[in-house]
Amino acid sequence: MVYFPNVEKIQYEGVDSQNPFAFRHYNPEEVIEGKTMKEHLRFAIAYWHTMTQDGSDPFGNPTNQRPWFGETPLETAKNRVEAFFEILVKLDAPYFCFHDIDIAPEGDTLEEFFSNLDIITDLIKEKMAETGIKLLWNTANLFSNPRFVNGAGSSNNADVFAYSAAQIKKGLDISKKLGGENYVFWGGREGYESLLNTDMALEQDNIARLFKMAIAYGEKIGHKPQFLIEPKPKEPTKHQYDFDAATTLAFILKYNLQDDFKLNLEGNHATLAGHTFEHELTVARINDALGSIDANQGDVLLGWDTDEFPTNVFDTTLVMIEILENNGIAPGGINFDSKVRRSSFAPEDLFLAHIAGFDTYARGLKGAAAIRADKFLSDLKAKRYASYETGIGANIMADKEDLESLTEYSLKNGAAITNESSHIELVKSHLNDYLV
Ligand SMILES: [Mn+2]
Repeated sequence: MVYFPNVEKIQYEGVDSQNPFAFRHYNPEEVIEGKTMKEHLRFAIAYWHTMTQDGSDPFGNPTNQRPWFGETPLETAKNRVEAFFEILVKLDAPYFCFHDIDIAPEGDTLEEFFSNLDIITDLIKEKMAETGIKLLWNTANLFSNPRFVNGAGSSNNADVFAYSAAQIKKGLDISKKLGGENYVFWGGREGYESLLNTDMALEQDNIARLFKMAIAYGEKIGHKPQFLIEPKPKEPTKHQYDFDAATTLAFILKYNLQDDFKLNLEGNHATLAGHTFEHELTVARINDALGSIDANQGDVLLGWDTDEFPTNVFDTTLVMIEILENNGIAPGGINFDSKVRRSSFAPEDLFLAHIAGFDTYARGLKGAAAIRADKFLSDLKAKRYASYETGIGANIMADKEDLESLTEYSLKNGAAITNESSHIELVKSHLNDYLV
């Protein structure tokens, strides 16, 4: 069955195209810095926002018009696989991502859930073989069901910890079955409501225990995806243990997980933490922990997680600079953890929204490459830190100085130290010249 008969395969038509169902900037085969755009960007489509999100909000019922509902939940799940791969093929997306509960009904028992997952992943595996589309990552949803009210790995209830372990084991079995390149942990409920009844040390130790069990099981079954933790500061849990990139890195290092774990960073989660997206990427990159990204943006006027499709070229340009500085993001990718607005309820909006996101990242890539070709920011930084290139600065960088020798130097050098203006407004104005 064809679910989108009015949508052809989306083609690159260039900036002058008037066709809304065409890429104007994302040209998969265009070579930039020695790699094609497709290789740089490694786009992935998210099952949850694309296939299961219904347009409801806390004040309103579903609005989304979707053509794939069947007589039973399992029939709907099977239809969704067909429709999803039609979307992936028509968008020429090389990757996809999902939570376990996105793809298959949970049923009444864990056995039934596992059986449903087997049926659906058989179908997905066939579709992958037929199309060549790959699994960027999957994950276990350990936050939606009421049993996770007090967390998963951090739950006070050992039965919940055990249930979480069972879902993760199944997630890794599926990852092996489908050749997943990464495996994500998003700790939606891994935090606390009140310190009055919380043993924070026990909860964090237990989250690390669960991660170590995942590493051990991956080794046992001979499947080693890149493990990723996705930081988020709040929502749904008020205090999340994986607040931001820096906090999560401290956790990774404390529990000695750095050989197996990196970060999956999301734009809207960065802004919820009071950071820019590029700040989070920089923190990860300089610590060799930039794993993958969830591409979206928040609304500057709202304080919650709106998961909007990325359309801000300024942001994507700065993000792509970080990805290029990192020598790419593989085996990670750029996953559109983005949902259409409630008012964009037509089925074809799923295409228009992804086209907007693909084009915005393609513009970011082109701008970032131009900035690097001109050495615009690297020259600026080299000049700004030039005092460490020679003389006393070079000695400091070579670890040849100590407090005594620097005191001796400063007594001779005197207190009248000259600093230079940053001219940062001029820098920002010149940056605008590179926004494609
Ligand atoms: Mn989000």
